[in-house]
Amino acid sequence: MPRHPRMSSDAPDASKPASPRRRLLGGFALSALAAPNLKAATLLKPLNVDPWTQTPGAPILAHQYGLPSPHESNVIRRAARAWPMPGAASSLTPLADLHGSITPNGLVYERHHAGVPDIDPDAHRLVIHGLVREPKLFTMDDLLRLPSESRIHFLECSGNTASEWKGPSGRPVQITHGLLSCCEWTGVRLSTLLEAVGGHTAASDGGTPQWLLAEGADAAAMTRSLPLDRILERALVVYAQNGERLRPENGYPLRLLAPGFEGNTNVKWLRRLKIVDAPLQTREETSKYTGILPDGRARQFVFEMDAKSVITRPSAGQRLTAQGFYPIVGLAWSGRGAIRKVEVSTDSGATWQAAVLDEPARDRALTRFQAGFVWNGAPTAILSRATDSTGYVQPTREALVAARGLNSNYHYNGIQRWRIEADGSVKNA
Ligand SMILES: Nc1nc2c(c(=O)[nH]1)N[C@H]1C(S)=C(S)[C@@H](COP(=O)(O)O)O[C@H]1N2
Ligand SMILES: [Mo]
Repeated sequence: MPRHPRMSSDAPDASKPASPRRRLLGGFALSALAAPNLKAATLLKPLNVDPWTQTPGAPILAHQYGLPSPHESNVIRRAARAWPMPGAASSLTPLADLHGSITPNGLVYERHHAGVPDIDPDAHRLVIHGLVREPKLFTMDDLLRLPSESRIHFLECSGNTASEWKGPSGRPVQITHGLLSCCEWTGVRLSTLLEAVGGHTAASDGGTPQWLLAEGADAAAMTRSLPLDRILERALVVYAQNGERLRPENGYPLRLLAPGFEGNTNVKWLRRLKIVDAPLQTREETSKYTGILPDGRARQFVFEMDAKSVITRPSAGQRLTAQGFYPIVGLAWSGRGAIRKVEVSTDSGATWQAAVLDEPARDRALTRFQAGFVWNGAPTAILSRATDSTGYVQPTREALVAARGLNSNYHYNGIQRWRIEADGSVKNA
């Protein structure tokens, strides 16, 4: 479970002039600096000359991969449940302990349907075939010699937050929202690859083919059909994340990135792209990744992740240690564009204030938000609500359930509420 935050030491630094952004924090910045929980007198004592200042430190970490401080060893991915099939599992990103909007590679959530394959990059091939002029096999070297692009995008499993459909689950944000990450991805545009195979040929009806089949090289042979016109502008075939080659668990050596689309369509260990004129109705788009509506009809091919937000600090499992100012920090994202607005309520939804967004609020990327909160010791609830560039507003759980019913497991994006009790404990209740 996430650690209790050291909330008081996170408070703003009084020695720095308030920036315009800070003044925007609900007008709270100046009052925050005078908050009693800063313990100003303690800060004025002479600094210790600690043992680590008195002697040279450890040598450089040449010839090895650097690791986080051992004091941060609690910041790890966690698994929330057991899965019935060999290799099928997921681990969750520790959102409450992260800062900024990029997920470090070692903390990116994982979802494998049949384990992590151990792929030799020299033996790996990507085939592009189907309705194309010149079907081709690409080696990793071939792909690395094509023009490339780096872009920051979130990835969210469509099963994320499914625990909250039936009401507050009691779980902390890592478990409720941790099937979520955001990386800078580098690779080749799908459109560049299609040019490299001479472009499409006609579909069976004489028109332009509209679908792309993507297949993974893992034992699940994860296979999904994607609507070409909705991804061509931004889809990438990526070989790197956050500056280094993909991690094995995130698709090494190659994965499809369909920004804004449900995690499952971002096929890892990518080995095949086939241009087709109709979806192939694979297992992952018939038996799985569809939602059953109250009238029994299936919502199939729901690709875009709807706008969503969550407060990561303070969040369930943490504790407010004193009355006074707290920054409320969270993340917002949308699979249909950029985040335009996040509103925060600190009085159980009665009134809302505009949060400050970190700039730029990127297209289909996690956007960090902050708002100010002076806790007076009374029980309350804190909530956040995102609006995206299409004007769509994140719904309440009640509105979502009214529209979709309770048979659906996927695409939960309801407003998340964290209760603050009189003793300062924060609960998902
Ligand atoms: N080949 C393959 N691709 C896959 C999967 C898989 O099991 N095999 N899991 C999918 C699911 S359900 C999700 S949510 C994302 C997870 O990506 P990550 O493990 O890099 O976070 O990958 C998708 N791509
Ligand atoms: Mo997923």
